[in-house]
Formats: sequence, C-alpha cells, structure tokens
Amino acid sequence: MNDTILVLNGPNLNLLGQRQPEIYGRATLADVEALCREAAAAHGLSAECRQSNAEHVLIDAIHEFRIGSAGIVINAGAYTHTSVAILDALNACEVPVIECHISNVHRREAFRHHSYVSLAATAVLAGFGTHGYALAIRHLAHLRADKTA
Ligand code: CA2
Repeated sequence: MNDTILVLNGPNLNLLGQRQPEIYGRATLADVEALCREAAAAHGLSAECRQSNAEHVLIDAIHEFRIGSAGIVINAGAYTHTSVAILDALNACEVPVIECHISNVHRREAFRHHSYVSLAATAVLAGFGTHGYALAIRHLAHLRADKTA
C-alpha cells in the first residue's frame, strides 16, 4: 500500500469559485487542491489531485489508483447521477472510496438525490462545502491507520 490519495473532481468543477458561490462557495479548484494536499500531509500522506470534464479520463484515473493507493476521494460532479461506467470502475477498486459533494445534494433537485457513485462508496459526504474534502482525507487516513495497526 502506498501513501497517495487520489482526489478526483469531475465535470465543471474547474469552474469552482467563478460561478454560483451561493451553492459551491468562493474557493477555486486550485484552493481545494491545496487544501487536499495540506490535509493529506497532516497525516503523512500525499494527495494526487486530478480534474477532468471527460468521463473516460476520470475512469482511467480510477484504474490507475484502484489498487495499492491510500484511497480515492471522488466528486464526480453530474456524472454522479448518470454514470454506470464510473460505478463499474469504482466497483473494481480494492481501496476505500469516499464520495464527496460540496453541496447538500439531498436539499436540491430530485435528479441529484440518486447517486451511482454511492453504490460503490465506503462513505459519503455532502453539504460540508469544500471542507468535506479535508474530512474525506482525514477518514481515509483513519482507515489506513486501523489497517496498518
Ligand atoms: O455538490 C457537488 O459537489 C456536486 O457534485 C457538484 C456538481 C453537481 O452536478 C452535483 O449534483 C453536486 C456540479 C459541479 C459544477 O460546479 C460548478 C462550480 C462553479 C460554477 C459552475 C459549476
């Protein structure tokens, strides 16, 4: 098992901090990625941060980290609600997967209430703002410490 957590952000999350601050806050994607690297480092881990608007690029990243990493934090964006292909990739993971949403999807439109990602996730965070990524990383560190104890 290595020390790297994959933090994977899906479509449109490159626009963080530029639009809809009332829903997603004012932090940019670069801010979120810096927060993730800091949170990982606080636990002696490192964060590899990727973002893509393309489903196949997200799937390739999951494949790269599905075995031997310290886990995956994924905000699949709108693919959360539509992508069986991302679910299949996550189901092939041997490492813990934490699903993270900035907004509380359950307070929003009905189509956001269903998540394919949740079917493969170890845990789910929604509505914690961008702080949720740090919580997800902390939980992966906790699971890892349990496993190596
Ligand atoms: O709350 C979340 O983190 C979401 O995963 C964000 C997705 C949305 O489709 C999910 O239902 C919930 C959308 C990300 C779009 O991000 C933007 C950020 C700023 C401006 C425009 C889009």
